[in-house]
Amino acid sequence: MYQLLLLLPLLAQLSLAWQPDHVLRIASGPVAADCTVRNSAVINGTSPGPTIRLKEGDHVWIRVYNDMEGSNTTLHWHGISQYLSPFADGTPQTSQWPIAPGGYFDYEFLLQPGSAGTYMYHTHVGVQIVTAYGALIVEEAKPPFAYDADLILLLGDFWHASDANITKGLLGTPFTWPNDPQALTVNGNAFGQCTGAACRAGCHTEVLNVLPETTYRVRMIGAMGLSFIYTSIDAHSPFTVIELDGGYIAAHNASYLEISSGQRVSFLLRTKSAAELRALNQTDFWANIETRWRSTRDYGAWILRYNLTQDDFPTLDPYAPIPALNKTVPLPDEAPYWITNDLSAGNGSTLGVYWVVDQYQYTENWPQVPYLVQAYENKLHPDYEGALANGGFDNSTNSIPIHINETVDLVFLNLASFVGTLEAHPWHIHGAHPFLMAQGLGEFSDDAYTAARQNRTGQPYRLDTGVGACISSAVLPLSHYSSFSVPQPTRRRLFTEQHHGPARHERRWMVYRLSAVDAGAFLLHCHIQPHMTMGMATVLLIGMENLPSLPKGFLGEFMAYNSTRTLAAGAQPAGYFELVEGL
Ligand SMILES: *[C@@H]1O[C@H](CO)[C@@H](O)[C@H](O)[C@H]1NC(C)=O
Ligand SMILES: *[C@@H]1O[C@H](CO)[C@@H](O)[C@H](O)[C@H]1NC(C)=O
Ligand SMILES: *[C@@H]1O[C@H](CO)[C@@H](O)[C@H](O)[C@H]1NC(C)=O
Ligand SMILES: *[C@@H]1O[C@H](CO)[C@@H](O)[C@H](O)[C@H]1NC(C)=O
Ligand SMILES: *[C@@H]1O[C@H](CO)[C@@H](O)[C@H](O)[C@H]1NC(C)=O
Ligand SMILES: *[C@@H]1O[C@H](CO)[C@@H](O)[C@H](O)[C@H]1NC(C)=O
Ligand SMILES: *[C@@H]1O[C@H](CO)[C@@H](O)[C@H](O)[C@H]1NC(C)=O
Ligand SMILES: *[C@@H]1O[C@H](CO)[C@@H](O)[C@H](O)[C@H]1NC(C)=O
Ligand SMILES: *[C@@H]1O[C@H](CO)[C@@H](O)[C@H](O)[C@H]1NC(C)=O
Ligand SMILES: *[C@@H]1O[C@H](CO)[C@@H](O)[C@H](O)[C@H]1NC(C)=O
Ligand SMILES: *[C@@H]1O[C@H](CO)[C@@H](O)[C@H](O)[C@H]1NC(C)=O
Ligand SMILES: CC(=O)N[C@H]1CO[C@H](CO)[C@@H](O)[C@@H]1O
Repeated sequence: MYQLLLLLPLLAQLSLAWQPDHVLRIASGPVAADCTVRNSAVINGTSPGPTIRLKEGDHVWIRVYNDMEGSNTTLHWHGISQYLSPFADGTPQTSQWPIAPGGYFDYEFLLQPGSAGTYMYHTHVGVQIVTAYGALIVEEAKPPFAYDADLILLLGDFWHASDANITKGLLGTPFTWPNDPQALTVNGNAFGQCTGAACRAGCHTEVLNVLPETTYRVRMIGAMGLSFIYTSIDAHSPFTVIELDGGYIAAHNASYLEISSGQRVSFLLRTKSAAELRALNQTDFWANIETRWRSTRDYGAWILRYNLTQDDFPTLDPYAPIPALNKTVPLPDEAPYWITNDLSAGNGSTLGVYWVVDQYQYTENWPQVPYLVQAYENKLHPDYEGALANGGFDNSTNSIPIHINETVDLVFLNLASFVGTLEAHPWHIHGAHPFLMAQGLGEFSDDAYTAARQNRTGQPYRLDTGVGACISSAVLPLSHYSSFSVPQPTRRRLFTEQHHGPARHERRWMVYRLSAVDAGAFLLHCHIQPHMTMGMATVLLIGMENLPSLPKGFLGEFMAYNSTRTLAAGAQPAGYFELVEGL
């Protein structure tokens, strides 16, 4: 009895200490972003899910439950390097078994010094990302730029068709392209009109409230499944861009903003004074959103609203149709580069060049046992030599193996497809961020590379999603995808029908320089979700012989589908803390 009394508080304390920092629950639910109801994947009941704010240096534990009935899921911490924690990257069959219906998975990772910035989390199964995403903000003690507060602009695409319907169309014969989204959302909101049972009232254009004479850091996050967005705010240009993809850059002014799926851009917004607003007789301002690099343009908006009460200021109605903004808040036509050639940060490194080719049509259902699980079981042995002789791609594992501590140049070639169209493909790399070395129009060659390097005004900076460059770069040769070059005849023909457009014959290229210091199995893929479903992805196997050890007690959960970790009563959660060693 005496012993039990003594033990109870101790056990209670231990179980208190062993708590996730955050819990997220993924479920199916109705989402009516533009008033049309879609049954969708939601996180903690909403789309977007809750914003998660973490701190540089944190050792984070996030438990994710799959409350959906018929679908697997995972959460990917988009842009986080997963240094020492490749098992927490959240890619099914690459870094982990998917989370089974009714199951959960514990994501533990470190936020290294220097990682402060804007990220997102999203599911990485099928096209669940259409609604299952949220903002992930890593804060630091002292940001290098002064601002009073931050604002989050999560941009998304909303389709009325269900995830299952979209996926079925993309993988089916005949092939069915989902077409452009029905709405462009801002923080999950869009004005829309509909009638009938699949309709819900209350949808509206997003309104962001600001105070006069305040400096905001606007964290714009590209959570779109497809769209490439150009955007601006009436009467507030220029925008001082300070961050791309979780990395600070030297402040640079831009007359408008660009963002594609997977990218993050922070800019400083200095709001007007009360006197300026009075002179303008205006406290509400339209922000215009338009898509680019597709054959049709889609339109969206949000409203910047000053908290300045004065009765006769005209107000904008977020519950009314958005007027045509292309005259009042004009945006330029498609053009490569945006401001990306003028930005500066960081230092490059010099080593060999790999040509990245990929003759393999990626699918999230292969390999049968996830790469990283095989590697931890010591059953994955990439053929480094064979891969080198094959342009970087290892046919035995369908991956690009890279030794730990190697620095490689990844050369992306964007060739017009066989139907003559050149599309925009924002390539996102999981794990550590590479340097964007150079990008160019036309053929790639050493001379073109040298000329493009000399053309840049600053040091290469790091990215995890090809910025602005999209059309001008960031694309593996389409002809190297089996889905396009060795396709099923039906799919090939239907692809032609879906992607007809103005014929272009230009080629574009981009070079990423990657120092392979973070071991793990990491995806490299086009962040346009339908393209990824169609196979536009490849796996980088970095340092399979040099993986960090798994946290203690994690083995059971990690090694099998739908197993869960159980901590023996009173046991020390050693693994959780072991990861920190060596930092
Ligand atoms: C998500 O919801 C769960 C309960 O359903 C709650 O415990 C948790 O705190 C929520 N997470 C966040 C980040 O709000
Ligand atoms: C869920 O994932 C498991 C393991 O990869 C797989 O066997 C199963 O078919 C998947 N279930 C669904 C509904 O996709
Ligand atoms: C996964 O495990 C949980 C907890 O043991 C169980 O309730 C659920 O039915 C399992 N799901 C599947 C698909 O096996
Ligand atoms: C998707 O749903 C629409 C109707 O909402 C239907 O016309 C179409 O055939 C469906 N596509 C697939 C691939 O199931
Ligand atoms: C502006 O006013 C609204 C409505 O009164 C309030 O909800 C919001 O918090 C205010 N915003 C700021 C930035 O003060
Ligand atoms: C950006 O523009 C503002 C206003 O025109 C100016 O004050 C600021 O110095 C510019 N910043 C840079 C980095 O050019
Ligand atoms: C401001 O605009 C409102 C609505 O358009 C108008 O009624 C009012 O007279 C204007 N005030 C000034 C000072 O121009
Ligand atoms: C301007 O935008 C509207 C939608 O807001 C669109 O219907 C129209 O075609 C656009 N005009 C031009 C010239 O792009
Ligand atoms: C790898 O596979 C591709 C496509 O099947 C083939 O063209 C190539 O010759 C193979 N390379 C090696 C080294 O086996
Ligand atoms: C990789 O480089 C780091 C730092 O230079 C070094 O500490 C580490 O031992 C190297 N790893 C291997 C496997 O060579
Ligand atoms: C250099 O930059 C300019 C402006 O961005 C661009 O028009 C030109 O094509 C670039 N030249 C090379 C060789 O990259
Ligand atoms: C080693 C090296 O190249 N260092 C350079 C890094 O970049 C800064 C400017 O961004 C240079 O001043 C350093 O010389």
